[in-house]
Amino acid sequence: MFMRIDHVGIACHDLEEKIAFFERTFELTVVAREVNTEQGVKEAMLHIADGEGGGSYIQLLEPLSPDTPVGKFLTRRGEGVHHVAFGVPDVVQALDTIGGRGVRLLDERPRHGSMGSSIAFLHPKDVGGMLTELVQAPERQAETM
Ligand code: V0V
Ligand code: CO
Repeated sequence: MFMRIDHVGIACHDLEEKIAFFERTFELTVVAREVNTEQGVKEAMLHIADGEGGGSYIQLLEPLSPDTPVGKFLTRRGEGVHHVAFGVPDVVQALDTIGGRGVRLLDERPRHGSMGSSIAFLHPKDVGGMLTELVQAPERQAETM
């Protein structure tokens, strides 16, 4: 079902400061930046590797306001790993299968994600305390692999 780890999402207070840290410390490169108002974040993707069906990345997340998933997380827990995202070939099918196995779906249907992807989240309490994201890469990206 899972093809790869698509990204690890890291919550931070200051996106520009964290990008600079990851670039100079780990020699990573930012390949995309986006403001996603639906998810309440300003985010950047730093490329790690290319793989089957898509790449893998670090996703740095700064909340647009305190009253957002990442804003609440920062208040409660401080900076750190916020979610792990797995690449799936078909996010609608994955939601159907995983939901059928008793895991609570935070999204009943896919939402718009970074770099044109379709994403959906699973409840952390049903996945051993890990907020889990499913990612389907856009056709364009899959075709060029
Ligand atoms: C909350 N909890 C977490 C958690 N956030 N556990 C692990 N990892 C996290 N990130 C725990 C929390 O401590 C509570 O445990 C419990 O879950 C229920 O929390 P809650 O009070 O209902 O907390 P809320 O209101 O903060 O909601 C949490 C959820 C929310 C996960 C339901 O954040 C959500 O819907 N997230 C999905 C959307 C999202 O995160 N978007 C931002 C990334 P206790 O205290 O009861 O034990 S956007 C993104 O990744 C994009 C765009 C992309 O990849 O392209
Ligand atoms: Co994410």
